[in-house]
Amino acid sequence: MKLNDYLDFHPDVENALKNNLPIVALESTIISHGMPYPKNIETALMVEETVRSNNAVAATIAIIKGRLKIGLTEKEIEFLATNDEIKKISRRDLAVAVSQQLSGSTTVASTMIIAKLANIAVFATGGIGGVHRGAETTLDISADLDELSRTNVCVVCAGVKSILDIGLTLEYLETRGVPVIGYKTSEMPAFYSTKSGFNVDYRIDAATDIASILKTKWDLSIDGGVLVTNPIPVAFELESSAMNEAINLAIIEADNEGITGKKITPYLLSKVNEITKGKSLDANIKLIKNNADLAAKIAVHFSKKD
Ligand code: PSU
Ligand code: MN
Repeated sequence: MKLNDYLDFHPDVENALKNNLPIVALESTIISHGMPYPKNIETALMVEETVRSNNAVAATIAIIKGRLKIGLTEKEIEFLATNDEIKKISRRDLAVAVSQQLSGSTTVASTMIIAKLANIAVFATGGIGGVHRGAETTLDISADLDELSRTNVCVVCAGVKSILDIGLTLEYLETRGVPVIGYKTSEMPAFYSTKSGFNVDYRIDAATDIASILKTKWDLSIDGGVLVTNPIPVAFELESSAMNEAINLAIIEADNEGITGKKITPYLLSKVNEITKGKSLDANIKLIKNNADLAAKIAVHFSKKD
């Protein structure tokens, strides 16, 4: 089989690829496992609209009955948003899911893989996975980080959530040679808040400069992604001590319930949302929109560079 035999392109994405128009990839784990219904579907559609309002084409990525979907219909998004059986597919799961004709939502890692196969260079998400707190004994390090080290896609996120060990995540990214860029900030944002106490490698203030960095990195055959961290707009940020308290509580409950592996991130997200009475979810929606906006601007500049 040829590569294209596995991929199903939405007509808008196919047209954009043919005409070198800007495209932004979007992940789907956030739809199936990152947010409750109906906010998940509303957010997925709103994020696509944000990309379009910047004159770029949105390509939400997922696996449906074994097909790699690049760009989803509203019906397909609804399927991912409402079906409890949807699997969370990361790098290790991808070939099995395709071969066994399963349906699944894609994490940052697997969305990057599929975006690369489809020749899409820019991808917006909320937060990436990282080194979990306590990883020195559990070895729980998200496959997202290794993917960033090997797959040529720019990932725009709101930094690393403090359900993770932010310092160790940055160390790991450095070891793997992943540039971490702060958009209009020299401090690594911490998802719900603009500050984490850790610095990023580079502060860059213009989307066009980020597009140039991507171009240069890949021209030089330095394989792997670039992580762009885009702080949540100040008006929507949550107070970090209250957030950390909620996160600590959620981690204790996860421990008590023996939650591990791929269940841990979704579990912590929904617990934190419960504890903050929905505030964390509201912030999540605001920041992902902000990321889609920046990713689309980067994609527009990237598509103009030859
Ligand atoms: N962080 C969020 N929301 C999410 C995720 C992370 O705030 O939905 C999802 C992303 O798809 C990410 C994945 O790639 O969780 C990481 O999971 P793990 O830690 O199991 O690698
Ligand atoms: Mn993990």
